[in-house]
Amino acid sequence: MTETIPNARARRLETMMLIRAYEEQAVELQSNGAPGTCTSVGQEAAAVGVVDALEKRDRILTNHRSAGHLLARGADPNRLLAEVLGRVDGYCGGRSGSLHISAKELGVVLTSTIVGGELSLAPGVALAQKMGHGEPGGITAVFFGDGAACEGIFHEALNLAVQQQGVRALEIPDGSPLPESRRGGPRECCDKKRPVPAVTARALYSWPQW
Ligand SMILES: Cc1ncc(C[n+]2csc(CCOP(=O)(O)OP(=O)(O)O)c2C)c(N)n1
Repeated sequence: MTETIPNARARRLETMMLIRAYEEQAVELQSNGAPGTCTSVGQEAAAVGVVDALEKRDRILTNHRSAGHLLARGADPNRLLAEVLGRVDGYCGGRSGSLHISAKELGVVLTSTIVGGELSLAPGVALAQKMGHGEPGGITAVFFGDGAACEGIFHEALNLAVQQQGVRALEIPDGSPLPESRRGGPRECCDKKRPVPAVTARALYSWPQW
């Protein structure tokens, strides 16, 4: 059955609110001594908007602010929090904490704590899909902050993706080619070091619009 537009909007809003509530709880736990986590507060719409457009066969690679992407993909918040707290009932048996989570059953290949690390692996995942791994027609979506666009691997990944016509990244609302934009974080120092907006890279690699 096709979902009505009001229902789809309500569902997306609900997911955004779930993400916010989850992150706020994680922060509260952290202030009481629980292991730290990088939150995605303020980025809920980007997570839900992109993930909602994906299909089950698609793959996701994400960065240190991965909770929103995982929850938008249907992760169980209790299991996710269990992972952050290092418990065995977490997605990776408590071994990854918040910074390295992968959840095969959700198609979330990895969380990279190395800024741009997710970019280095995304073209490989897309190439594997193209070579017949997983369901046919699947795409790879990679989330990264715009600070990652200061890393050399950003250019290598974009070039490789365009060359192999494999990685399809989805446009997100701030109008940049791919990256999530976050104000007030460590990446602002990166902005000052970059002579052109990340969006300019689209032209460099003839990145397609869709
Ligand atoms: C290669 C590398 N350099 C530096 C860091 C330290 N670091 C962690 S988060 C971060 C900011 C990254 O900015 P951005 O990708 O825009 O993400 P944001 O945290 O702003 O969402 C930095 C520099 C790191 N983890 N990896």
